[in-house]
Formats: sequence, structure tokens, C-alpha cells
Amino acid sequence: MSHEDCCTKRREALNEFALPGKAISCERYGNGHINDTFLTITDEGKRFILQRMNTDVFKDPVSLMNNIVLVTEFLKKKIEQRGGDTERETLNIVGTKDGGAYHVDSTGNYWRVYRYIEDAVTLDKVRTPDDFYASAVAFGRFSGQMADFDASKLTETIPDFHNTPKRFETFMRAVKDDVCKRAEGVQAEIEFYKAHEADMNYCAERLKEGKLPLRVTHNDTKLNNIMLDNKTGKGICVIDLDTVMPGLSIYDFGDSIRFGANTAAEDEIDLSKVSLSTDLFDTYVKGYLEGCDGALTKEEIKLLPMGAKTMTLECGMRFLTDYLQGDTYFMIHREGHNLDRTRTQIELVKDMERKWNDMEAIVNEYI
Ligand code: ADP
Ligand code: GN1
Ligand code: MG
Repeated sequence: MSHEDCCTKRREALNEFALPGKAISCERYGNGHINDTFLTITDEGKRFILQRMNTDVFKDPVSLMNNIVLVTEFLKKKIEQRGGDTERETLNIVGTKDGGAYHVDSTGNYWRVYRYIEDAVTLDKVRTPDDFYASAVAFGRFSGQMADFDASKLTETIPDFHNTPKRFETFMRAVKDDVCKRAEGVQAEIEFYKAHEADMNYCAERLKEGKLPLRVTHNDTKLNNIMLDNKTGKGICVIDLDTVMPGLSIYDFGDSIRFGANTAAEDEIDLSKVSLSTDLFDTYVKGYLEGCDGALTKEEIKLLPMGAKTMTLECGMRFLTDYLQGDTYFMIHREGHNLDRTRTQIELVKDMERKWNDMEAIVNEYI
């Protein structure tokens, strides 16, 4: 869609929602890789998040929005029960003028609006360990809150989202098909993932054996999917609820480590900057277990390092798959962006392997 078309579509879409006052600005916002996100401000100075949902990624946006309505309503009740602030501690959907949770425009784009969570930030990098600790407590608490949610009500918005063995099959198919003729240039990266196939099966096998429980998890626990309160520094609200589905707690833990305990950005080009901060790892273990409030089993705690390694392997392999398939899934902002992302993830796995004993010693302290 051209820039102008996009602006027109946005304006038209905004008009469908029951906003107080008139929208006077609407600018691209945030660093998510999936949806098109815009910040809109009304003539009364109220702020809202407008999103064009990515329907290539989320093939059933109607069920997805149904999930989000169910989850946010459920969380709202819990927040009310503990006397919290329902405006800030969960996402709030702004309905359309005719009472729907989303709008479909004339060309089939799906739009939604959330109230903007004020006096809070999302971060792409921790400023201090306290930020990471706060995010860990909040993500842990999120899964605790979801413990008595009826998972059968949820649609799997992306089937096999964290089915790592299946992701490996998809990756191998992408290597074989090589539709963009890029495989030759990334042989070392391909070999790295082939050599780690057994690691990628490990947690999935423990799940199959019943050693790891299936819980309702967030599944996309990046640091920038949590709002930190400007005044208290606490994790006020978990956002990006598109992938709330049954999953493994060690994967929620692991994806946070992959993104937040890396000493470099996810797309850093200078690989010498990439490493696992064992201090941040320790901080996150402490916060996550506190947030989960005793809910994790001994086996889950023991396998937290493996959750981190699996998520870092899986995510890097997904970036490489997307690179091989012509960058159709993750939003890219430069040539080779997905390959840069792959390389940081590989470097991070290598550093985890070097620091494996330290990671295990840290979690053992908490068992
Ligand atoms: P994506 O799925 O593309 O990652 P997100 O839902 O995570 O999209 O939104 C992208 C970014 O927009 C977030 O990282 C956050 O900075 C901002 N954002 C999203 N929802 C809100 C909200 N309700 N209030 C404030 N900021 C938000
Ligand atoms: C995507 O939507 P966002 O940017 O929070 C992706 C995650 C990846 C992450 C990598 C639905 O997360 O699975 O781990 O990018 N989300 C989806 O940064 O695929
Ligand atoms: Mg996001």
C-alpha cells in the first residue's frame, strides 16, 4: 500500500471508532515486527493506539479479536477484585461506533484501537536491571493470573507457534526450496541450525512425556511488550496479546531472556557486542519466579535455561527462514535485516553454551 493510500485508509478507519472528539494526528509508532501500529491524538489531547492487524500472520483476525476480548475482560475482573486500575493494568479495546471490537475496511484490512496507556513506557533495551526485574515480575504474574482461564475458549491464533520441531521442518523446506537463491550465502548459518536439531526437540519431548505442563501463556514476552510505569518503575501492563495461547512457561521465560538479557540489540551488526548477561539472567529468574508465585514445578525451574536456549534457537531460525523466503513475515527496515537478526541469535546461543554451567547454577539456587 502506498504511503498516501495508507494515510487515507487510516483516517477512514479511525472514523469508524467511537473516539471521544476528533483525531487530529496519526503517526507510525513503536518497534513491533508484526502489526502496523499508529499513535493517534484527538483534539481533546487523548491518545489512542490504532493497529492494522497483520492478516498474513494472523489468518483468522475475527477469532484473534475474540481471544483478546475474552482475555482482557477476564483480566479486568481480576484487577477489579484486587482494587487495581483497569484503565492501565490491561489493554482496553475501544469499540467501533456500531459496537464491534474491530473494523474491516473496504479492501479487507482489519483495524483495532486500544486506549493508550499513559505515564508508562515500553523499552527496547533495559536501562537498569530494575527494568528487567519489573518486566519479569509482570510477565510471571500475567501467567499466574491466567492460570484459571478456560483455555478451551481460546483459538490458536497461529497454530504450532512455538512448536520448535515443526519450525525446524519448515526451515529445512525453505532451505530446500531456496526460492530467493539465498541459501548459498548462508551455509554456515544453515549448518548451525542443523547441528542444533536435538536441542530444539528437547523441550517439546518433555512436553510430550508430560514432564512439562501446558499453561495459558503469552508466547511473545519481549521487553517491548510490557509497559513500565514511569513513576514506580513497575511492570504495569502486559500488551501484545495476539499470541495468548496454551504454551510452556519456560518459553515465556526464554523469549524474555533472548531479547532482554542480550547485551546487544536483536539486530546488532557488530557481533562482538552480543552476549548473554548472566546478571540479567539471574535478575529475570528471580523476578519471574516471584511473579509466578510458586506456580512453577521443580522441572520447569530446572529447564529455564533450556527454555532460553530453545527460544533463541527457534527465533533465529525463524528469522533465517524468513530471509530465505524473501522477508515476507517479519517487518524489515534494511536489506539483510533478517539475516542480521539471525546472526545475533546464533551468537547469543553460542554464548549461552559457554555460560551453560553458570545458567544452571543460577536456577539451581531457586529450586
Ligand atoms: P506488534 O505485534 O507489531 O509487536 P504491539 O501490539 O506490540 O505490536 O505494539 C507495538 C508497540 O506499540 C508496543 O511495543 C508499544 O510500544 C506500543 N503500544 C501498543 N499498545 C499500546 C498501548 N495500549 N499503550 C501504549 N503503547 C502501546
Ligand atoms: C515478533 O510482534 P512482536 O514484534 O512483539 C514475533 C515474535 C518474535 C519477535 C522477534 C506474532 O514479535 O514471535 O519472537 O517478533 N511475533 C509473532 O523479535 O510472530
Ligand atoms: Mg509487540
